[in-house]
Amino acid sequence: VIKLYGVSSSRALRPLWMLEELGLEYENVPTHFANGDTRTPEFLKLNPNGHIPVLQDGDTVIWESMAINLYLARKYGRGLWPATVAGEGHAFQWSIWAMTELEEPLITALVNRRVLPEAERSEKRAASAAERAAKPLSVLDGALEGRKHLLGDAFSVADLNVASVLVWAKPAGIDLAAWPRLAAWLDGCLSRPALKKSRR
Ligand SMILES: N[C@@H](CCC(=O)N[C@@H](CS)C(=O)NCC(=O)O)C(=O)O
Repeated sequence: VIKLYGVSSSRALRPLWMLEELGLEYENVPTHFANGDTRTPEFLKLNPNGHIPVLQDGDTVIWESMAINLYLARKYGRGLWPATVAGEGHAFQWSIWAMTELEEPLITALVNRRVLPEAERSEKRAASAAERAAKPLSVLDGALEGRKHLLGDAFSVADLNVASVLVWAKPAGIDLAAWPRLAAWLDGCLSRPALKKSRR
C-alpha cells in the first residue's frame, strides 16, 4: 500500500495531486508541518530532514516533492511520463527549475501576504519577491509559445510539477496578466479534477 505523509495545505499537495491524477489507491497519513508531527523519532526515521511530504511505497521511501512526483509518474503513470529520453530530460529540467528559480520568490510573497500573523508581514519583502518572480515567469511564458503544455500537446509530470508550485501565485497576490500564455496554461492545470480531489 502506498502511504503519503503530509497535509494538503503544504507542499504535500504536490504528490497528493499526482496520486489523484494517477488514480492510485493510497493512504494519506496526516502529518502536519506545524505541530511537531515532523519531529517525532518515527517520522525522522522516514525523513531525517523533518519535512513533509514523504512517500512510502512498499520498501521504498522517497522525500522531496518533485522527486516523489517524478518517481510516481515514472512507475505508475504511463500517460504522464514522457515517451522519450529527451522528454525525460525536460521533465527533470522543469521540476528542478520550479524548485530553484520559482519557488523561493513565490513562497516569500505568500508568507508575507498571507501566512505570517499580520503584524509580522512585510509588503516590502512581498513586493520585492514578486519582482524576482517576473524573470522565471517570463521564461515559462516563453516556453509555452506554440505549445499547449511544457512537453508538447499533452499534460505531463512537467506541467503538474511546475503548476503545483504556481498554485501559490494567486494567494501570494502575484498578478499573471502580463504573461497570458502562462495564465491560460495555469488555469487549465489548476482546473483538473484530480487537484480538487487532492485538496482535503
Ligand atoms: N524541498 C522540500 C521542502 C519540504 C518542506 O519544507 N516542507 C514543509 C511543509 S510545506 C515542512 O515539512 N515543514 C515542517 C518542518 O520543517 O518541520 C519538498 O519540496 O518536499
